[in-house]
Amino acid sequence: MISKFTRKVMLTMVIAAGAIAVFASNSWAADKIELRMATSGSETDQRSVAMVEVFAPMVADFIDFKPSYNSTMFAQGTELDAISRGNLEMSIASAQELAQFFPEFSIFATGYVHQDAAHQVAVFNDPLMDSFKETTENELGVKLLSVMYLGRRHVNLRQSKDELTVMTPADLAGVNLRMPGTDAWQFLGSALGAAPTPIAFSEVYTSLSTGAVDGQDNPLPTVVDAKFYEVTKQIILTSHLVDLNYIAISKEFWDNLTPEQQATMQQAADAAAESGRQKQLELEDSLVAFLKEQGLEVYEPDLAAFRSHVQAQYIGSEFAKSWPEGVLEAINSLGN
Ligand code: KDO
Repeated sequence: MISKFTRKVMLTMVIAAGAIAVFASNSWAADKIELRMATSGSETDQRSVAMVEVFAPMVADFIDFKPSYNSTMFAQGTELDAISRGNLEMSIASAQELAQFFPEFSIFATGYVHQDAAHQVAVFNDPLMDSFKETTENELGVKLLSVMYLGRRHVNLRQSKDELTVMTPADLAGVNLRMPGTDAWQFLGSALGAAPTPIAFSEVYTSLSTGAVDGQDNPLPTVVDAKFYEVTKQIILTSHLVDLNYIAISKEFWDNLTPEQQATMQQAADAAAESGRQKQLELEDSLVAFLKEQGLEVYEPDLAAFRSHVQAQYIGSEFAKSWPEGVLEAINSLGN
């Protein structure tokens, strides 16, 4: 028989064990490191999906992942500055945004340089990227973890094909084309033959629906995710930029992780980038049919004319002058 005293002791022990367990789990949650990620992409954008469904679970033991979408936390293009100032830990950054700080990054934002998704990965992992990565770490406090595939950018217009058929850059003369708001983007818009207007991504749908602009450029998955097809009538498959983003993280945040945590996070970033890349590629393949069903004209222009015109605009440009010697050749040698 268990005495009253023994029962009391046992009960006390059980309560104490429970309290310790609750305390331990609470302090474990509190021990997790908060990682805020800001992106101009939506929650349903495949890059965001990959971060939530692939990255976050892989680092869940030590990271409390807090994503924010649609530029709600920081305006498009201000995220890197926020990381640099210690106000944000992570963003999905573009080469064009990095070119605001380091003009040489414009090489990765130049029309018809990257050939496809695999080429982007080969370039990112090649030693040619080392000096670019070192510069962002040392001078901006931003580490580039992995490269994400956004997709082939195409020109998407409000006018129907009957009103305006675009086969060469000359056909875009006077077309008021929304491009994101940095110099590298605006230059690309001009290089395409259009008249570029800087507008933040969050304003593009309204600008198209009101006719404030004639069109915009983005990959097909973005045209569908942001519902631009509702307010436009044609897509010219210019493929003028095989666009990328970097998973960018605060260098200080990274340096405070243990080597094991860093290794896990690197694997998580690479796995998320790979997952997002495969989904974007699948969507790019399947969405032409969907867009045609929505009544849009989707057609290929004279690609050779676009390629040679765009490349000619960069030769001798201020951007090209900032490219380290031999890097364009090295990038080209990694392609097909
Ligand atoms: C855009 O503003 O058109 C752009 O496609 C630029 C990209 O760098 C990327 O940031 C993207 O917007 C947003 O994340 C929305 O998809």
